[in-house]
Amino acid sequence: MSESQRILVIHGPNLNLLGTREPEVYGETTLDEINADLSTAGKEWGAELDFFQSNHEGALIDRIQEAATWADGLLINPGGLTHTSVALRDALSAASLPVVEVHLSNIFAREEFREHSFVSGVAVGVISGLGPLGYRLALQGLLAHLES
Ligand code: CA2
Repeated sequence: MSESQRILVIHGPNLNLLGTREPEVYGETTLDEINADLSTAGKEWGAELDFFQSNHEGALIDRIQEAATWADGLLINPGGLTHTSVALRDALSAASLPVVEVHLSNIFAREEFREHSFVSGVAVGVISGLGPLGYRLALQGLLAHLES
């Protein structure tokens, strides 16, 4: 049997508010519920998951740098930093780990400024618009990529 994969799940700014504000855009599921569902899926699929949310760009970058020392892959919803942060992209690129980017909403069906992602160019795949299910699909895709 192959070794279990170690995945860091990263949630960017404001995603701690999930389920408490703007349910018409982001749904009613909380971040804890998303993490719990991912943990269940991870156990089913033999992956060890760690979770990190921050509202601070530098804290996210520090955690990505640290993850480069132990993780096999990264699953990230960069929140609003998706559309603004060269530094976050550089950190992901420097980590040299496979990254899957996930968005709850369809970033192509909203304001024009959301259509560009600095992260997508360093990701092995992107899932956008499928709500909380997208995280499970993103994990499945990341693990399939690591197996291949
Ligand atoms: O759809 C996504 O997952 C986004 O990454 C969410 C970001 C947004 O800037 C991206 O364009 C798309 C915003 C995260 C804010 O999350 C909130 C959750 C509940 C209430 C308010 C904000």
